[in-house]
Amino acid sequence: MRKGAFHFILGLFCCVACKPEYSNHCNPKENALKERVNFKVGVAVDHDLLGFDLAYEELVQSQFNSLSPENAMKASYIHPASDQFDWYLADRLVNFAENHGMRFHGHTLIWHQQLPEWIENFAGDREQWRALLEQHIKTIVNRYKGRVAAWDVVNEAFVEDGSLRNSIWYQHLGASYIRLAFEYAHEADPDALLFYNDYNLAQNPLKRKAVIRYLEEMKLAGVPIDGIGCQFHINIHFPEVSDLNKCMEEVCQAGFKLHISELDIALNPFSRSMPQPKEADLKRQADRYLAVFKAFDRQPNLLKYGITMWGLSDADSWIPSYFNREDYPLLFDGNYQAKAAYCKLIESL
Ligand code: 9MR
Repeated sequence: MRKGAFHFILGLFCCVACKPEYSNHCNPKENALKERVNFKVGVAVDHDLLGFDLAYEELVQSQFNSLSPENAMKASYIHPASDQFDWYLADRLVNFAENHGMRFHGHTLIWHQQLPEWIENFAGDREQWRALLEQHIKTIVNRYKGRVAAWDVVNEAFVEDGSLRNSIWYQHLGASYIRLAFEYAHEADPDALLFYNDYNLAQNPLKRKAVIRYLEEMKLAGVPIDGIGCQFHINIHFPEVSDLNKCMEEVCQAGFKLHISELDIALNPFSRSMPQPKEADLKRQADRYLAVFKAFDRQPNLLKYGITMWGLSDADSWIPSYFNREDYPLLFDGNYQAKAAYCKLIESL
């Protein structure tokens, strides 16, 4: 056999047989996650990095086509005093998305956390709380009307036993704050898609069923709600892929658009220290990322709003500081290099 032909056959054989099952050598500069799927892939961005770190920006805009603000639109940032809105951070992120042809997902209008002190201490009666809710939502949604495609209108209103959280909003307005929030957002921008967003919906069927039932009833009563954000802060051990599937299917069967809105897959949920991620864990993480993307892709096209990563690199994930442990939950390492999970998605989708 001629040498050239031999090398050709050897090359072919290697493509099929010698291709490592897990690599982390795929270069993000030569690949784009957003091009591997027929739905939007998003990332929650840190306003301290976007605008300041060129490598971060480059990776955000080359890999993703949807953008969520990790913190910039939360009440403590955007509405620091009753008569004052601070648009600086949010404007920067919305402009970035627009300049790069990315969809913008607004997060989040009504939540019980990251509230400014003036709301925490607000001493109004029921009518004044209603007016506060209305002003907060309408002012923000109106400013970004036509530019923000969708909003997480209400975030984390349920607790684990399936009942409504006794949040500051609930205490002052009762359950009606949820309906009012969706109505006010819709009045301010009738074209924006409106989402309810929550965690543990795959892990906890009791909570999931309560949330879906509640939102279905609201929808039947005419409340403008388009979709459900399932956060998917999961880890390499838990929950089972079958529970992730079930969650996606039940949301879609109820006719809601599905957003995997805050995806990350932790490696080290049970201990503090993990100076280096273990090879086997990184592989497991890669498999689970692929399983989530594939299960999402199987849902009805019209209901696939997208998958959003909750952070870009392991260095900017919320998990290590929030839980005070070392962890590596995202697709890129702290040097913005591809991890096995990113390569698995690029190679298998
Ligand atoms: O990632 C966010 C982190 O930077 C904030 O400190 C934290 C405050 O609670 O909120 C994080 O984002 C949360 C999101 O807005 C709602 N779902 C849970 C997320 C992780 O806590």
